[in-house]
Amino acid sequence: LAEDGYRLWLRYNTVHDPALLQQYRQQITSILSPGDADGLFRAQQELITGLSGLLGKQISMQMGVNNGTVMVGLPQHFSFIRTLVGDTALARLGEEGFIIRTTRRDGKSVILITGNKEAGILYGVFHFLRLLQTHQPIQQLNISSTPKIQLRLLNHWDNLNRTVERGYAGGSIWDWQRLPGYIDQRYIDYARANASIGINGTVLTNVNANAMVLTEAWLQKVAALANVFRQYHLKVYLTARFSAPVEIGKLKTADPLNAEVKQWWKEKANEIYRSIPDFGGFLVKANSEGQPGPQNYQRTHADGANMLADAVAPHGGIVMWRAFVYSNESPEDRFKQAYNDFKPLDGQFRKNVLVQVKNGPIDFQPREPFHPLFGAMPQTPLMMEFQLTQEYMGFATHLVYQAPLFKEVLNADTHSKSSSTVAQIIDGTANNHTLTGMAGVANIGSDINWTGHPFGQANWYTLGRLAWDNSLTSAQIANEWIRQTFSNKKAFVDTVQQLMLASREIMVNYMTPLGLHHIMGYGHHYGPAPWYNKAPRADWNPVYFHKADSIGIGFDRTASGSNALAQYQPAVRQQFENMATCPEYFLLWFHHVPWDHKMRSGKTLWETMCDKYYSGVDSVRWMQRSWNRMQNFIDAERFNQVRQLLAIQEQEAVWWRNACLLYFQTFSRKAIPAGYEKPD
Ligand code: GCW
Repeated sequence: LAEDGYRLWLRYNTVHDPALLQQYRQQITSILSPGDADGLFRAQQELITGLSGLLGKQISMQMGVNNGTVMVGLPQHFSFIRTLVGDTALARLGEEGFIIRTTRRDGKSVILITGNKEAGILYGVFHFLRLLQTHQPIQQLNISSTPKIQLRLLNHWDNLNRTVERGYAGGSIWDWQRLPGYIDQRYIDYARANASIGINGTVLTNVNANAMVLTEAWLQKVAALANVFRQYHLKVYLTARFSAPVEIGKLKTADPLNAEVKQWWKEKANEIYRSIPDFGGFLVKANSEGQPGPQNYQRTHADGANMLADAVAPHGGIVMWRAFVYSNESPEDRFKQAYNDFKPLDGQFRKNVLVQVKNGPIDFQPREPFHPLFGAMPQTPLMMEFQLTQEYMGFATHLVYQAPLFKEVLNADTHSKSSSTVAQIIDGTANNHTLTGMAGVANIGSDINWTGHPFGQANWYTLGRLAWDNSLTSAQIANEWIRQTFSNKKAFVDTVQQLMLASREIMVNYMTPLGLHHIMGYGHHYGPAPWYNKAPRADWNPVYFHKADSIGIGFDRTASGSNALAQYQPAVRQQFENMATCPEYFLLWFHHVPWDHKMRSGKTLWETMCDKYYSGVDSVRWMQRSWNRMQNFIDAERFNQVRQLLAIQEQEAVWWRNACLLYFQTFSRKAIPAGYEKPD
């Protein structure tokens, strides 16, 4: 029973609807695929396991075609594919695209799964299985799919001692101590899960990096993981500590323009590629929160990134250089610092560098406006960094489905060109970049169900699906995840989908409504602490962000304040700087608003803030009631886990509401509107 969470969305339980099961059994009878094609082995295995489970009978590889044979192969395996599909259509699939098509062979109706390359076939197989898992009709399939984004990555913030920075689901799944000799089944299932949603790369180590991972003994362990992951087309990347040449290379400096330093990194790259020929490259956090970087030597981020890029370029590697930088010495609004550092460097990066930008300018808050850099560096491939681990969203305790947050950012219009939503910036279409990427800071740990909260799995799932196809809606992704993970029964799917779709806004309401941000507990970031002002740096203090006083609350980022709004294109700036047009959910991000300010509803700011906090709590209770009706649809184990977690979430929503309202009330000096239960 304890395995229910372990299997994620790859359960393959027998289709429970008898009519549909009978239909599928007629439509799928056997598999035809070359037995000697090593590169197809994992896809074939998955198809056998998946189909046998879903159809409740053994489906195996057989010679010859029957009605219902699933043919799986490359054009070189089945000569008819080229004629059927056409060279242009095949070429358009690239390395990773696939085609699934119902067609006829020798007078029989068959289903063809093909691609240009093995990776495409693997993705095609998983897609086909998903159709069955979600009870879709399969009689006339004609699907062609290619990923919109090239690098679809997880970023693990895993340390070499198996702690995980901001990880809430146990320790790291990388058992470094027993690597390279011991290959845990988890690594294989991890790779399967990623491949099933199109994730094709994983950064194994924390961006607050430890240089030791670049030493020989550790690289052997990394190579052992890469050997497993390669079978699922999952590339391995590492974080590079900028001071590694000093720390493990015994050099006197890590200055990126120093010849010895350059040489050291070249040799290090050569060494890595000797044992991991398809190594993906480096992710770097530099000159941020105490990490070393090129600015220690009066060099720029471009100097640093380019030096590493040159080292991996001969091997086809890339560098992902993070834009999450801000300095405690700077008096500047923290919102503005990344833009100030990076915008002037546009056009100065090597071809194999991406700048990796967090979705918002501060730090993965429940709601942030999109990062102004997305509209400001047309010559540089910008990669999206989302955070799956819920650092500011109730850890692995609160149920928060993040797709609506991701979509809100992706759909935002940067107005830097005529077609330039954030999605179009990062998928390369706005500025004609072919190197594109989207990363999610992983929420995965050693917990048996991988993500601690059973619904945390949905956020991992979302990252993969959205990176493959950013036009999918939050509802579509939730719907298919629920069907695969729990049940296809309509009452269950409808209820849980509604609950998931509402969950993010509910969390915003009980934590940080109306554009409040960064008012959580110091250091650990859990729970409310809007009063806190003792951090060693001003820009870590909640009071720095909400600026509540007797007049009002909020951070003035217009021209009369920090003027951070000047970093957006004029159309965006104008919308946000005018209180009348600024969306109310961003209001306190950009304005210091009087407590009596009339909102669009006619209520005052204070009354509206009370409404939001109270409705946030009420909505968690609604989530509880909805979930309680689901008891008979799923296993007791996961039902009870979610039930207990929702009970904690309810208590903590009350905690947030009471703490924030009672504290802000000391400034507003206004009563909680009548009709609400009193905070205690
Ligand atoms: O979100 C903040 C976290 C840090 C993290 C940092 C970053 C890895 O509080 O723990 O460090 O951002 O993204 O670099």
